[in-house]
Amino acid sequence: MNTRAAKDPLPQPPQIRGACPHDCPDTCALLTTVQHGVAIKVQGNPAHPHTAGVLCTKVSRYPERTYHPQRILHPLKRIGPKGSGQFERVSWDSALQDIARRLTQIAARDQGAAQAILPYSYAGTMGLVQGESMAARFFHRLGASLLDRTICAAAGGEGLTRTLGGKVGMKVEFFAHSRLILIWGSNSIGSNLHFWRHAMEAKRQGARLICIDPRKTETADKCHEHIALLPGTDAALALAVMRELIVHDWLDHDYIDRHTLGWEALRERAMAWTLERAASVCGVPLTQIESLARDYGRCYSEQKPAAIRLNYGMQRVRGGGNATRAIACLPALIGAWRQPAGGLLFSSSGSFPVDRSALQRPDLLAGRAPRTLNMVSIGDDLLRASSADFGPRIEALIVYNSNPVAVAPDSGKVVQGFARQDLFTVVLEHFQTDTADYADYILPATTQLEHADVHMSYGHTDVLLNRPAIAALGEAKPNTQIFRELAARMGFDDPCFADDDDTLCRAAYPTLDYEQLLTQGFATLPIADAPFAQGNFPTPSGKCEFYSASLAAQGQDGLPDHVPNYELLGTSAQYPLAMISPPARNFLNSTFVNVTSLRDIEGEPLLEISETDAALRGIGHGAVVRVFNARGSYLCTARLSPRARPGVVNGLGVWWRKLGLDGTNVNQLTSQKLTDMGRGPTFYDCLVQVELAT
Ligand SMILES: Nc1nc2c(c(=O)[nH]1)N[C@H]1C(S)=C(S)[C@@H](COP(=O)(O)OP(=O)(O)OC[C@H]3O[C@@H](n4cnc5c(=O)[nH]c(N)nc54)[C@H](O)[C@@H]3O)O[C@H]1N2
Ligand SMILES: Nc1nc2c(c(=O)[nH]1)N[C@H]1C(S)=C(S)[C@@H](COP(=O)(O)OP(=O)(O)OC[C@H]3O[C@@H](n4cnc5c(=O)[nH]c(N)nc54)[C@H](O)[C@@H]3O)O[C@H]1N2
Ligand code: SF4
Ligand SMILES: [Mo]
Repeated sequence: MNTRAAKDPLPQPPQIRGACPHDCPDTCALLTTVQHGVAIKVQGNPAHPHTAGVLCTKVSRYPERTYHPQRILHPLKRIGPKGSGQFERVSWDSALQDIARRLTQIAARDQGAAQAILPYSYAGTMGLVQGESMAARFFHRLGASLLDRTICAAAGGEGLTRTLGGKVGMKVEFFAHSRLILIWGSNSIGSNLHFWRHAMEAKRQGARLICIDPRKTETADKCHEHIALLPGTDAALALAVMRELIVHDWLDHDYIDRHTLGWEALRERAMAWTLERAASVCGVPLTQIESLARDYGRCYSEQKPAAIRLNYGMQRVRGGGNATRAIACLPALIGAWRQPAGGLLFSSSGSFPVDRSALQRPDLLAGRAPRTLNMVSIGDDLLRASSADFGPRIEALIVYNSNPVAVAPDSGKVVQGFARQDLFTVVLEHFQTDTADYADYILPATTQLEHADVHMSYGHTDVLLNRPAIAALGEAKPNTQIFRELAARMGFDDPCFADDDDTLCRAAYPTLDYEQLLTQGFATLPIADAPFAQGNFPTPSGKCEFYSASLAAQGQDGLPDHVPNYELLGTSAQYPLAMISPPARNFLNSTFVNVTSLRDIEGEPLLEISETDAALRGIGHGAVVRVFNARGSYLCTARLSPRARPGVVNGLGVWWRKLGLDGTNVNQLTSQKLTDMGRGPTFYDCLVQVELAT
């Protein structure tokens, strides 16, 4: 043995602690190994219990995405027609100067004119600092239109809040001790991998796992039972389960009496949902609903913890808010909340003490109240003229952390809007996405490896810090810095525009020990193990609100009910199939579609279709098909698969349009109609027809 080496080992390359920035409930802690200033490896931090040293395939490939040859590393100015993707390199100075001039011109026209400027952003990064901090300050100071950021979980979030009082629920780690787990509207293996670890642990300990999903996902494959209900029928299923609990008296009367509101009315509502009625609405065998209720009820009679992992798949339909409410009533009925491993988890994001006002400074509006536009209806809104009702026509659009041309519904209209010659569009991006193709300027943004940030999570209850691991590539700048420099050029001299990223990170959580975050990279919030064992719901009444007076006051149904889809299966001879478009496992929304090694795993844009529906149309496995409805048409490859139930086709993943077969993606077919609550999107409430492409 070489004693010198043992005493004086070669220095290890540094590992920088970070956080995965993606829109994923797992919010993993990262360790990035840096050698000679280059990130050579990104792995899960083993010290962080939720991450447990494991990342998904996508983020394990982070260096490939970061050093991608097509990263945008310099400001670019459009030189070809909109959408053609032709740009030339310009200096930061000239780009920022021109953008500031254009925005100033619009805002100076008259009072309120700045509302013709719309920021459009979502969760490209979930970081609180590179997400909405300096950007929000900038747009507040400007008086630009506000954006309703509804595209993901607005309906369910609203439904949950009206029932439980907030985006709160079980601690994810306790699922490992549950005896029955309903995985409801979620493909956990694909989109919530670190939850799945806990579910697998529970399964090893003898728990029963039931998956409720129209698609036979890889998660459904690994559960004991799969209930393949029709899209948008979850409330009917939940109400029928309630009726069974009632008729068999599998009810925790003590919990109901003390900690719920509106029981008598809910009871009456549920009694209308016989097994026969629900089976017919949901398109599943009656016996399956009966046995689901029995499994759930038995957890009450045997005092075993029953847990529901509710996820967003079931709330992307017209009745998404009501469905969430109906399901969120179930745990109270059997007193599941009494135990740490019982209850429900939809999103944990309401547990985080984030000081959003400090980050986003709404006070910079200084008494102005700009209109709010909904990001879901960007297609229609870009095409609207000025009117008393709408306000000024949208003249300028600043897009960051989002790829609306690919991800927003009804993309025919979105594209038409982005193509408007009189629209001034700036896109802050890593790559030349479908949206960036329509930009007047593309500004190069840094990635998570190059900037600082602080995070919350919607799938666990830890705060994470992200330290920059490498220097910014090329001329890329953090979103914060881009808005700081734009603010300076527009003459916004409020001292808050000088706050650096470290100051912003510290401002996000005034009540947390920042030094602990710096040394450990994460901090666990102090939350009770069974937060609702004694009621104490953060609702107006402090109870689980089966009946919501606040909804009733808005003229809505105070009780949850089944609200049928807008585009109801069986109501259209022209479009006889329901299409859902859940995420692809190796992409994250439209992120990673351009990373070759991941795209190779996904292969090509696919439509899963049942043997029966394919045979009716003479479609063979691997055939190129045209999926269409009145909104548009989309070419992709048919995959005959038991993952699709008859009557329902699955268009997987949000592909980049330009990487698809005919320059479109699934959103060419989806609609801009909004959910019953929360003004959310109805991506999975969509009728189509499928035919062989000729
Ligand atoms: N790998 C990967 N992970 C992701 C994402 C990704 O794109 N790829 N996206 C991230 C984002 S933005 C989000 S919001 C989260 C949450 O992600 P979710 O929206 O929960 O996505 P999934 O886990 O795919 O679960 C959706 C499931 O709901 C099913 N579904 C569709 N319609 C219905 C219905 O009416 N009822 C029921 N019961 N089920 C239905 C779909 O078939 C699908 O399997 O995942 C995140 N994680
Ligand atoms: N048909 C259909 N459509 C859907 C869905 C579906 O299930 N089906 N899912 C919906 C859901 S749940 C969601 S959440 C939305 C997601 O919609 P988006 O939030 O728009 O998500 P992405 O498509 O991932 O686009 C994020 C973009 O942000 C960029 N980005 C990442 N980090 C940074 C940064 O630090 N700075 C800047 N400037 N840019 C950055 C990435 O490069 C990427 O292009 O899509 C929705 N669309
Ligand atoms: S995308 Fe999700 S699972 Fe993958 S590393 Fe990020 S947080 Fe973890
Ligand atoms: Mo999402």
